[in-house]
Amino acid sequence: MSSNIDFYVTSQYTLFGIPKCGRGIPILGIPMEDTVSFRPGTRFAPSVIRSWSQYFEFTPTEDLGIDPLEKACDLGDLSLLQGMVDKNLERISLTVRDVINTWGRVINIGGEHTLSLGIAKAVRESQGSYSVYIHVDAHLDSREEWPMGQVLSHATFVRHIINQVKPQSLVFLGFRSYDKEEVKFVRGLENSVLLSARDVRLMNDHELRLLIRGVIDSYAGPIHLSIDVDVLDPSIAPGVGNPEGFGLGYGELLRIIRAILDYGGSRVRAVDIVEYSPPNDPGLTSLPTIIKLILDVLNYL
Ligand SMILES: [Mn+2]
Repeated sequence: MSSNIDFYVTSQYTLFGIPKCGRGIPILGIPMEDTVSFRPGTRFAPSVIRSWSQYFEFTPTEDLGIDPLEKACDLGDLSLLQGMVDKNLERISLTVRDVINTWGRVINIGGEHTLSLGIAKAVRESQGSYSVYIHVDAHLDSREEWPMGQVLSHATFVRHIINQVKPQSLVFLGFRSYDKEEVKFVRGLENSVLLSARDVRLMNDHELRLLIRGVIDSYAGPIHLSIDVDVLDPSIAPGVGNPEGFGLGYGELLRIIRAILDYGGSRVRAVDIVEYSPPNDPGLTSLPTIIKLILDVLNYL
């Protein structure tokens, strides 16, 4: 292992009881929470998911005849400095770059969504290019400032990915809540594809797969899939910082993920599953769905 990993990554016990890395697709907890504007708590997600995962059946939604957990290993949690955004993003990008260089890919469990900026940089640095950024989220996270006066936050980081990491293409899936200026900005980008939550719901599986395949096949090079669990409807996933009504059902999210991983799986260098917030999850209502999501991503990857 390289030095950043040895130095910064720790854990007490493992997700689903899987082996520590090792071999397999590494799962890394990133409890970053420095720029949250509404309900805090995402920093507790990796540890809550880790401890509760021991008590669930490890069954993915679709039986492909494989054990998804055999593919995975647990890297532990990245240790961060509370409140130090720039330093944490740098630590994330350096460490995840080493992780991708060592294992080829990574699944990151957030933490707040801002961490995906560090992941995007890590993907570019390890691969030498950065092709498709896929943003599955109720929000576009592309504001110029949010809250007003704050240039880097969970609501603006995609603009930083665009300006600093320069993806060849961006895909926004499941959004339904945005500022007029940011939607104009992302629609105006040369290589952006936008499907709102309503669009996703109106498309059948064939149409959705065709569209996703079209984007993925148009670009060679690494894919970064970033999933904010607030893309789901608050009725099934209330445990998020910024809930929005008319979200996707789990089956609709799964159709998206399956299409991306079916067509682009071998090129996916990072999957981020972010914004789960245990303190905002009454009775841990969202947790079984988050755990299923991790299993399903592994199953299709
Ligand atoms: Mn969001």
